[in-house]
Amino acid sequence: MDFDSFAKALPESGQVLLCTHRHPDPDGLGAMVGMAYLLEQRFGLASAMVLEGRIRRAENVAMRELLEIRALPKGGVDPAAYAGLIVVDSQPHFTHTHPPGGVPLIGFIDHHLGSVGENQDDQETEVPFRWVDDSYGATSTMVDHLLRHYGVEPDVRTATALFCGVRYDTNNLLRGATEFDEISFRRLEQQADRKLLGAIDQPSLPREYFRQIREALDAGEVFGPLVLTILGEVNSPESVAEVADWFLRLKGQTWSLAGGASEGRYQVSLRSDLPDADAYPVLRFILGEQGACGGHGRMAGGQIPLTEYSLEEVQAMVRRRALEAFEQVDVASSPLVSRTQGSGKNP
Ligand SMILES: [Mn+2]
Repeated sequence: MDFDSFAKALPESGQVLLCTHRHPDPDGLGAMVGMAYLLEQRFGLASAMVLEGRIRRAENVAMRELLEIRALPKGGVDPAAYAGLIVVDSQPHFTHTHPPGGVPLIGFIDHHLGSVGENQDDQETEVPFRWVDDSYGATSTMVDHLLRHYGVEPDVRTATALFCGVRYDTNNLLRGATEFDEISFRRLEQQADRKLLGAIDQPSLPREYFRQIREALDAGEVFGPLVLTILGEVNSPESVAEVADWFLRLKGQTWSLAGGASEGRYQVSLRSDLPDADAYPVLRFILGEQGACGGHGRMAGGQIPLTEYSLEEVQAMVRRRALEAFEQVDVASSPLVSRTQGSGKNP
């Protein structure tokens, strides 16, 4: 990567707008905080963040509150006030990313490769700085790499935010991590605030969270190598990812797919714990033409809009294609947790 082209892409003065994908996760938030710090420290550029979609996963809410990550509401952006826009942890043409209009695009930094469902026209447009590289497990690692390239030492807040991003997207270097992530993880870990990290790791949880757990336990089914959890309405798209991650830990199964409806879309997350698994093409098949998705290595996520099809239709579609993908079409399902099995004490 020619890092110097980053400096060339920046405006000489004015404010930069930062944005990431809808429902920002710790990697998106960390990359934004790191980018804001780099712009300010090295280039004397102020920046503002705009966030789209609520952050509801308790850990992410805690990260945002404790690190005082302040953002403009989506509708509150005056394009005239900004000299340019940088997108992190996503790409402007991805369907889950809607940068505010009217601000010239400076560039984007992302570790996800392309997704079907993206707008091909936008892709052709000239973008001054375009850095997409899946040899990074997290965009926060890429931003940390830029910080190091420009000789900027992150302060405690920035290091903590970036560290949250690297550890979240790589599951503490266990998932899709490369040597770049390893270097950033070690470096940022030294500089991050441990007390804040602890508080972000173990936030208090609303009662709703436990209700969702019960629903997921009731909905989970096992088909050969797959744990399939087709949910109805869920608290947030992130709870779908959380269920997929959690059920992947089931002994004996190597794939976990969870789906749930949130904000007019059916969200689907696919995970595998097979070392060489490639989740993206599998999810691509499962979502079909109706959906958009992205992913890297053992994880993929996507959604189908609940416009053309009803929730029930989409649930049935995802289920049918998942069983097809895992060659379990005529196989009887077994519930993840049988209500009568186990305790031996039920009447
Ligand atoms: Mn990421």
